[in-house]
This record gives sequence, C-alpha cells and structure tokens, in this order.
Amino acid sequence: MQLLRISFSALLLHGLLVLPAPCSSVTGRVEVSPRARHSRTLSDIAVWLDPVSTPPKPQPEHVRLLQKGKAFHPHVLVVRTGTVVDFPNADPIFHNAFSTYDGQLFDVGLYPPGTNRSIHFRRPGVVRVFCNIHPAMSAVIVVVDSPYFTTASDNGEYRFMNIPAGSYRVNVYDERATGERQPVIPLKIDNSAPQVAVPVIRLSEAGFVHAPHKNKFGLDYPPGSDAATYDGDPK
Ligand SMILES: [Cu+2]
Repeated sequence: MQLLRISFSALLLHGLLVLPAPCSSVTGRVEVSPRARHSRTLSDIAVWLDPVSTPPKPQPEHVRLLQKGKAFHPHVLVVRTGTVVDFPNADPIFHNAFSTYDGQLFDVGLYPPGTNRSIHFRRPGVVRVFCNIHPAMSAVIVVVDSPYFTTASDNGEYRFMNIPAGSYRVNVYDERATGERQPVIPLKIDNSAPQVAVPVIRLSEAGFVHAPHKNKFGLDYPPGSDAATYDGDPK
C-alpha cells in the first residue's frame, strides 16, 4: 500500500511520469472545381505538413501497396521518406510493378501469385507506378519528408492530430490537378489553440486528360493487352 502513496509530484520529480507536450490538431478541406470526368471522390488527394526544420530520420517501416483484381490498392499511397513499400500479389496471375518517373526508378520484375516484392523509397517525390503487362493498372506513391501525412476524405476534408508547435508548410497532391503548381500554405502552430484551421485549398482539374502510359521500355503496350482504362476511380 505504501507504493500507492507515491505522490504525483514525486513521480514527476523522478522523471517517472512524462506529461504529453501540448499539441494541436490541424483541420482543413480541399475543394476541386471543376472536377475531372474520372474524379468521383477526393479521397486520393494527398495532404501533408512539411516541418520547416527536418525531423529526425525514422526507422524503415513497411507499408503495403496490394495488387488485387488487376489494380493497385490503394490507388494513391503516401509514405514517409525511408519507407519500404511491399507489393504483395494477391491475384492468381503474374504481376509487375515499375516506375520510370524521376521520383524513383525501379522495376521489381514479373512475380507470381502469392509472392511479394519490396522497394525502399529513400527520397521525397511523386512516383507513378504501373504494371508492365496490365496497362489498366496504375498507382501513385507520394514520398514525403514528414511524419504528418494523410489522404483527404471523400469530400476533401483532412485532419492531423497531435501536431507539436513549429512552422510547417501544408502541401497537397492531386494527380488530376492541372494548375501550374499545387499550392503550399505556410502554417505556424504555437499550441495556444487546441485546433488550427487551414484555409480551404482550391484546386482545378480543368483540362485533365487521361492519356495511356507507356510500358517499362517506353513503348505502347502490345495489342491484346487489357484495355487501357483508368483505374484511379474508387472501386
Ligand atoms: Cu499486372
């Protein structure tokens, strides 16, 4: 019973009780007008807070981009720099995953049902991912130098919890946005308010055209490949 009488202040004094540092939640909304024909939801818009001072590098973490039903799930994946992305093949057929975009070049080769391939993403950037034998398959991996990232809800809302005081930049990425560059909003958090609201971020998808992509050799997919339809639509 004696132990139970240890006072709160004594625990603090001995460093046995660590009070959480004050943090704020950050909320906001992305509006897209006009929307592209293929856009039925805003849930594949990436949103992240870039800390102005670089946070320490995390331990590599594994995140999954599933190949199933001849599609990548999710269509847009946001990960922190240093993350290993696994591409498990849950289909009864072979798949591939490759990117020729400058965010990170890779090609995991053709691999059989029930197996996995992994890629370590070491630098920030937007990486468009395709399958070399199924032209309808595409995904986007947004690699960010920040632990604070998410995708918007179906109607464009987002929320970050427990953000410590500091200076940040709010970034968005919408693969169908056609503006010159996607907006970046400076944000200062001093934790004096429990909730910080970011002004609405407005994007436009006017002029978005879905063009078929090339295979990993930079050539058109051979005739007879699956129809090159867009798989960015929510299933
Ligand atoms: Cu495939």
